[in-house]
Amino acid sequence: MAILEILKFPDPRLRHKAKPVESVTPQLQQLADNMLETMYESKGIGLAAIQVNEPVRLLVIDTRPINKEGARYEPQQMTEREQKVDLPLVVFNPVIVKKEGKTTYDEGCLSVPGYYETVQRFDYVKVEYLNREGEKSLIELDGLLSICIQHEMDHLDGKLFIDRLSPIKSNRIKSRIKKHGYPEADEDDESTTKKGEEVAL
Ligand code: QAP
Ligand code: CO
Repeated sequence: MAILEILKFPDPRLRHKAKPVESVTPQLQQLADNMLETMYESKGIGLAAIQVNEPVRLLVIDTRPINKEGARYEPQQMTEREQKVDLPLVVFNPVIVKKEGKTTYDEGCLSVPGYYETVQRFDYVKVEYLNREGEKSLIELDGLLSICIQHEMDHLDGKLFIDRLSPIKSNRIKSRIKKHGYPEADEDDESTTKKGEEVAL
């Protein structure tokens, strides 16, 4: 297992369209495992392979609540459908085959650290994919799981959540990051940077 480097906006490699996998090889399973380790280490709930510079149609998700300070999602907030899903999800070549309703959520992204904005997504999606064993699978998602898979599937087409904001908001955030970059330290330097600190725009 290994921790991988996560590309950050405006890295042009995040804009590439990821290629479907032909079959799930041991190498791709290894990549999925390393992505999970990287995601857990960064306290993320979803990660696409393109974010670790592997332009293949693969994403991993684990929205399970974490305890301690990071309780972002209480078990009782999970829908009944979500509670039945076996996590983590390792998803190759996902395709949305059914979608219903609309919902919004204050989204963030490991490739745009420190920024959170409200994004509209489908409330429910049915997704066809290959699982970690390469078996054709079909899953129905709602709640945070549905939002998360739609966010991660955007990455596979080179799209980021900040592209889905109003043009004014989107351009303001992009210009700010290009000009000032990201707040420097995180886990190594809690004294100077408050985690999740709001950045004035
Ligand atoms: C995508 O995002 C997502 O800014 C996954 O400082 C987000 O895991 C889907 C993270 C929200 C649905 C709803 C972001 C960690 C993690 C940060 C993430 C940060 C540390 C983002
Ligand atoms: Co993201």
